[in-house]
Order: sequence, then C-alpha cells, then structure tokens
Amino acid sequence: MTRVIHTGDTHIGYSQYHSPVRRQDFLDAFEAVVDDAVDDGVDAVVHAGDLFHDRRPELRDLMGTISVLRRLDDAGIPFLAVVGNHESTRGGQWLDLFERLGLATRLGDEPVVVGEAAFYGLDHVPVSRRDDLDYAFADHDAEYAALVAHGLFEPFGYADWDTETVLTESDVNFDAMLLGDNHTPDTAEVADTWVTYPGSTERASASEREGRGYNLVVFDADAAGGDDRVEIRRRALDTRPFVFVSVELREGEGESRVRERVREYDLAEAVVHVEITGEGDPVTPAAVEEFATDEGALIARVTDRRETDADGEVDVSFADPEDAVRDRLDEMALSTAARDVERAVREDTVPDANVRETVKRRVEERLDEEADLDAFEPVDSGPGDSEENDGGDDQSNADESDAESDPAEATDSDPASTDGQVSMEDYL
Ligand SMILES: [Mn+2]
Repeated sequence: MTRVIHTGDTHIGYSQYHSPVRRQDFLDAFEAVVDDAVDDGVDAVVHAGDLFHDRRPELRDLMGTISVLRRLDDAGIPFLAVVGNHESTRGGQWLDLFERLGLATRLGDEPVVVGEAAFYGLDHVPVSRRDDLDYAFADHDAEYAALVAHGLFEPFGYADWDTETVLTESDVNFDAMLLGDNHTPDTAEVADTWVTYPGSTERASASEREGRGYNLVVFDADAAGGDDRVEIRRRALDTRPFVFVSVELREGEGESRVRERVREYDLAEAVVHVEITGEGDPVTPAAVEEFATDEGALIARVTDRRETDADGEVDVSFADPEDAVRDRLDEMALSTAARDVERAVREDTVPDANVRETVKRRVEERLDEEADLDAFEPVDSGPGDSEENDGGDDQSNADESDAESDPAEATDSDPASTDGQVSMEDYL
C-alpha cells in the first residue's frame, strides 16, 4: 500500500488584500499540510503546482518554504512536484533550486517510483503550445501510475484541456491524474482514470467559499475489493475564517441595518465580505469596513451592488470621449504612478506591444528614487470623494480574480504596494 498527500495551489507569498497576515497564512497552510504528512507518515507529498503566487517570491517566502521542505526531508518523505502557471519563470524554475538542495524532485516524463506507484509530471503549458505536446512518457514497472499536472482539465469548471486526449495520447496507462490549477476541489472518473483537484490550501479569492483541504491518495493492490484500487479521500485544513454577509436593504434601511447584519456573525480574526443589494439609503463602504474591523475582523470588504444602478445617470458626451475620460480620471484621485500606468495604456504614442515594457520601466524608475514614494499616494484632485476613499471600497473586488489582471491593485494606495512587493509584470 502506498499513501501520498496530494496538494497544490498553495500560493506562498500572496499578500492578499495587501495584508502581511494573509501573506503568512499561505505559508502556514503549506506548513499545516506538511505537519499532517509528517504526523501521518505518508510515503510522499505530491504538489501539483503554484507553490508560489508569483515568479519572484521574496527571500522570506523562499526561506520559509525551504524550512518547511527541510522538515519533510528530515522525516524522510519525498516532495514530488510540477511547475504551475503562477510561478513559472522563463529560465530555471524555483523547483530546480529545491531539487538542487535535495529537498524536492521535479516530476517529468521519467517515472519516479514510490512504493507501488510511479509518478510522472506535466508542468503548466499555455494553450498556444499544447498542440506540440506528444505526451511521451517512459515506461515503468510499478503497480500504479499517476500523472501530476497543472492546468484546467475536463470535466471541471473553466476547462480548456481535454483530459481524454491526454489519456489517449499518453504512452503510459494512468490510474490517476493528480491535478492543480483549479482552486475548487473535485474528483471525477474519465475513461477509467481518476481525475482530481485538491483545491487551494488558503482562499486565494473570495469566490473560494467552501472549506480548504488536500487529498489523501491510497494506491493499494492488496485491498479488499479488487486489485485496481485507488482511493481518494479529502481532508480538511483549518485555515483563515472567511465570513460572507449578504444584506438586502429595503426602502428606508441603511448603514445601521448593515451593521446589525454584520454583528450577527463571529468576526474574530476573519476576512469579512459584505455584499449589499436591494434598495435603501446610500452606505459608505469604508465606514462599514471600519466597523467590522473594530468588531474584531482582520479585514473587511464591502461591495455595494446597488452602486451601478444609483450612478445610472453618468453624464458622458460622446462628442469628445477623451474629455469624458479625462474628467473621470480627475475624479478618481489617482496617484502619479497610477497616472503613468494609465497614460502608457491609453496613449497612442506607445504601441501595444511596448505597453508592458513602458509601464514596467516607469514604475521601476519611480521605485528606484526613494524620494518619489509620494508618487504612489492618491492625490486630492477629486471634488470631495477622496477623503473617505482609502482604497477600501473600489478595491473590494481586486482579489476576486485569480488572474491579477487588474492594474489598479498594483497602484493601490496601501503602503504595502510601495515596499517593492508588487511586480508590475505580474499584474499586466
Ligand atoms: Mn493557482
């Protein structure tokens, strides 16, 4: 019998909500998985990619990761992994560094045999390069074979990778595909092969509502019930509590009703997401957020779904769209650095192909001059709305997407974004 922990999407180094506490949470979750592996004496830990949140983890995240991997190594438990899309660099991979240190094995087309199972790896490959894949894997003589891969595979949500094609074209007959990339845990059977995602180990977005965990996969040729037995069990992790409050306001109701609803929950140390719908009076998101943190929440975010309706009458003259854009920009109290980004994206003197490079250069120039950190502070150009705009309300959705495509987040007024953590490249 061979028992392995299958985990992935740990996203170490992610300062979610620009919070150092959240950043630590992601490393802690990885450590919790490794604790369980050591306590339980499993035969291996299999990691299906996105160990790091981006391709440039900071030294403290690298050191934290190395010390966790060292504990696993001291316990004699191998760490077998592939490279995910978030952490992938053009040159060598971080995983190669850990392999060089003797702390990890990078899986590929040669089998790595642990007990009764042979493990193979398939790093994340962009859609545009998948046609070149030949799924050629070297032979093995173990009882079972498992493919560890990072990507969005059928039959689960957002899939763009056909699982049956992979299984049909592979030289090896896989009993299981142990996957990463989709943060929602799920298991299915495709052409007699188990296909499973353990999900992320900390919520990397507020859309990841259900509890976090990992898989325990058991390969057991001698098990009762036949010789083809692969069992996948899910185990829960104790992670940062997230509280979701939805408030539907009726005519005449307002902030006090929102507070009342928020107070019904246990907010202690939690990330709190409040969603307001319905009718009622205007609510200041920042005030509700402050109320929730005063009541013990670690972080609070308010999304007022009514806003788009309320602002229904936007006065835009299409005679000159540039004027309309300029007016709106003036109201947004953007920092000088954010304006740099905005200009680079919109200016027609910068060809599209150079936008990324131009933005990167301009931000780096500002970061190089320490005196210029003020350039990252929002300016008071808007008529009156900048006072309560601490970046809380209009940033409330910044973490909803895993893709980090929102350049606004990188230029957020939060001090964390000025200490060099944010790499523009990852946001564009
Ligand atoms: Mn991921």
